Order: sequence, then structure tokens, then C-alpha cells
Amino acid sequence: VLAASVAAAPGAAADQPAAEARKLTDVIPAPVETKPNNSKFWLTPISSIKTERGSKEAKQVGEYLAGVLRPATGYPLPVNPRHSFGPGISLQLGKADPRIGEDGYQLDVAGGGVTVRANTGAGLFAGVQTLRQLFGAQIEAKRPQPKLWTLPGGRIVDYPRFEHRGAMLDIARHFHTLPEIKRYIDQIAQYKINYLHLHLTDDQGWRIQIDSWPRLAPEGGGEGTGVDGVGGGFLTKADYKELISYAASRFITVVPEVDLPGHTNAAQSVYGELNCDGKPVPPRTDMEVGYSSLCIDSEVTYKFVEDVIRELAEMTPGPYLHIGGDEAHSTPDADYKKFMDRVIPMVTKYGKKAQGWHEIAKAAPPTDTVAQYWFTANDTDAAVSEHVKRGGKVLLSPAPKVYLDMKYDENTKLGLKWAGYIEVKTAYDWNPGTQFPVVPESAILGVEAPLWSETLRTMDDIEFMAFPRLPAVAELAWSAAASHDWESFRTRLGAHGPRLALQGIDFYRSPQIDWK
Ligand code: TNX
Repeated sequence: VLAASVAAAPGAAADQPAAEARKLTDVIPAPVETKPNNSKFWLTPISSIKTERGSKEAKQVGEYLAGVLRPATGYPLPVNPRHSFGPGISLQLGKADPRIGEDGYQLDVAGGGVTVRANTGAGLFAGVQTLRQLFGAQIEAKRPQPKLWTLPGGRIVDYPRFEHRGAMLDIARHFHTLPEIKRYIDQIAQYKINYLHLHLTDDQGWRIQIDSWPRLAPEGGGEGTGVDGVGGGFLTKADYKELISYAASRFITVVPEVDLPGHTNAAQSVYGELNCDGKPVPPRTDMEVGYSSLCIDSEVTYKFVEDVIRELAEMTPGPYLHIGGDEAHSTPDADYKKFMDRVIPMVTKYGKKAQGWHEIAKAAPPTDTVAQYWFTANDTDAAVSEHVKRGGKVLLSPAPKVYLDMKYDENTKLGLKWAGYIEVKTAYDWNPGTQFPVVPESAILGVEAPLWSETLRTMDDIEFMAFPRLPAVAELAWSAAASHDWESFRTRLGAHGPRLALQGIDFYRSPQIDWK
């Protein structure tokens, strides 16, 4: 391996000008502070990765980094070998700029070595994603490349603007398999996304196994339960647990959503007792919303909901359960409040905090309930404003900006357009802190990009809609407001094209970007 790599190096000379041109700022999301100097780091065939002694997490991030760098370099890159030689990469805990906090990192690149410092595994992981991008696009190649691997010298100090940087995937309208969700996790992790919200249930399908209601998933998530009767499937508890630990290995926390008390036709088609007349409704795979509602005055409803919340809480290590609450147009407001007043305490009872789509603010929920603001410009804004005034937090997901299922323009084959077309600039060019008078920056927990899947069936479909808008939203959630700059973003994104291509991501080549 060594001989081959060294022998390959001279042939790589032609690549060097491009490598020289790389800068510490060539990163998405944009780092907070970069201080370049004239030094340069060369990764060599004998380089190794060292991680903080005694830290399992640091070692795990080191192994992840080695896994990212090995295919394209062809170098062995041992993690914590007994003997190490020459300049390498070191992942250390503590002793960093105090500004980095829990999720940030400090990256020092010099001729003698690279050091990532952070206070947590999550911070090291974020630093490693920056490091990965600084090696240039070809680091994503799956086979050894005949080139020298250098990094521009200097220091980066970087930390997030918002603590919650989310992506939501709808696996209810069309089921997406465990391997597909894992692939999406790997893709979003590169952009320092730290929450994956899974929309597990809706009118068309119920996609998570619940033991106390055993027919729910196999029947409510069976073959033919996707929109237009296409596809189907559900996550078993074993699948779900595997997903949680895979996400955790990328420092991503899963937020499971069961949508209540509307968007419940799938459950009501399996169990007749969830309907006021006791009879199952016919299953539906069309795209209408707002027609279903659980039976608010029936005790069975609350037995069902508590069983589901208990079982979900038991298999979810993260702090949140999302209980939906959107578009419950068939549930009168008084019933909606009655329902939420009983159900939110169930979430608390099983040790979790509730998240809900912003309509949940109508129920005047406890202030630790997170309202996910999808911006409807209707009467719910007043309720969101009240929630904020009481001290409640808001997760921003404004549909006309960050709904990844909206078409890019009138020619986009996939997607919907009810919230408008969303080109890359539209997704990027707004300030979460000032965009909505009802949600001041101090009330914002973070920003999340939802991907509804009525029109999306395959992984290619997911990738085409998420890329490149997801990196744009990730930058809004991570980077400092002061660094927000469309020209800078579009330049960095253009240079990012070959990276996405090498990763096999089927992205939308927006005409707004000069793709390299
Ligand atoms: C609205 S926004 C919905 C979803 C749809 C989506 C399609 C929200 C909370 N609910 O049920 O899938 O629009 O864009």
C-alpha cells in the first residue's frame, strides 16, 4: 500500500495548483472564525490518527475519520497505533477556545500536524467534517487517487448559532428503508445537522411497530400503503433501535413523530375502536390532508395514545417526542385543546419533552413544549406569539423557505408547489433571527428542513430534493448571522459539486450556481 501511494505522488503534481488554492473558508456551513497562515499540512502514507486517551467517543470519531479518509488516500491511517511517525491528525478533548461550547471545535493545521480540539464527541465530530471538506472534493472518491493530500494552514474556531439543526424525513407517505435512512443520515451529518426528525405515521401509513397494538404497523404499513398505493413497509423495533444507534454514531439525535390527533387514517383503518362509531374506515393513499381525527371523547383513544407514547419513549434515548398536531381540520379547537391537555402530560410522564407542529400553540401547552413553526400566515400566528411570550421555544421550518419537498421551479418533476417554488437562493437568503416578527431570535431553538414524501419514492428522489437546499439550510442553522452572504455561499456550493457527485448524490444542478 505504501509503495503504491508514494509511487503515485509525482504524477499528482498537476493537481497541486488547485490544492494550493484551497482556503480555510472553503467549508459549508461557513466557520465562525478562520485565521490562515502560511503553513501547510501533508497527509502521508505513514500518518496516523491519535485520539484523546481514555475517551471512547474520541476514539469512535477517530475511527470514523479514518473510514472517511482511507478509500481516496489508500493510506492505512491507523487509529492510536503503538508507534506513530511523522505528521498526523490528533483529536483532543478540552484546552480549546472557550467560545466553542458543547458543539463547537477548534482546528489547528500546521506542518507538524493537525489537531482538532473540542469539549465533546459531538464537537470533535463537527471538526472532523470541516477537516474532511478541507482535503478537497476528491477525498470523497471511493478508490485511491494519484494525488497529494494537503490542508491549508491556520486555525479555525467554530461553533453553532442554534443548538437544534434539524432535518425531517417523511417515511409515512412513502416508506423509506433502513439503508436509505442511514444513507440520508450520512449525508446530512456532513453539514453538522444534529437532529433527525422521523415522520413515522400519517393518513396513508403507520411505519413503526407498536407491540400493544400489534396490527398497527403490519396492516397500517403493509404493501400498497404509500401514496397512490405504491410501496409500503414499516420499521420493526429492531430496525428503529439500529437506526438510533447509527444516528448516534454520527452525533445525530432522532426525534420520532406520531402525528396526532389528525393525520391518523392509517391507524383508524386498522383499529375500528379508534373511530367514534367503532368501525374501521377504509384505508386511503391519496394526498388530501385534514380529514381524519381520532375520537376525542373516547377513552380508548387515550389508552391507544398512551401505549404508543410509552413504547416510543422506551426505545428513544433522545429528549423529544414529536406528537404532530398539524392540520387537524376535522378536530374542533376545543377538542384539540382537550386532546393536547391530556396527551402532552403523557409525553412528560414517560420522561420526554413534547414537540409539535406550531398549531400545538393553540392548546397553550407547557412552555417546555417546542412549537415547530411551518408558517401558514393564518390565525395560528397569534397562538405562536403567545407561546413565545410565555417563554416557549420555537423550531423554525417555514414552508416557503425550507420545505425540501417544494419544487425548485416550474420544470421540477418531483415535489409540490403549494408553498411556492424554492430555488437555492430562496432557501438560503433569509435570516432566521429576523424573518418572523412573532418569533424573535431569543425564542428560536433552531432551524429544521422537512422533506415530505408524497411525490418521493426512491433515494434518488430524496437526494434530488434535499441537495443542494439542505446544505443551505444547514448553514443558516450553524453559521453566524454576520457571515451570511449569498455570493460566498454560491461560490462555496459551486466548488462542492464534484464532492456531491463523487458521493453519488443525485443533486439538482441549479442554474443559480456555477458548478465546478
Ligand atoms: C403540509 S406542514 C403538511 C404535510 C404535507 C406537506 C406537504 C405540515 C405540518 N403538514 O402533511 O406533507 O404540507 O408539503
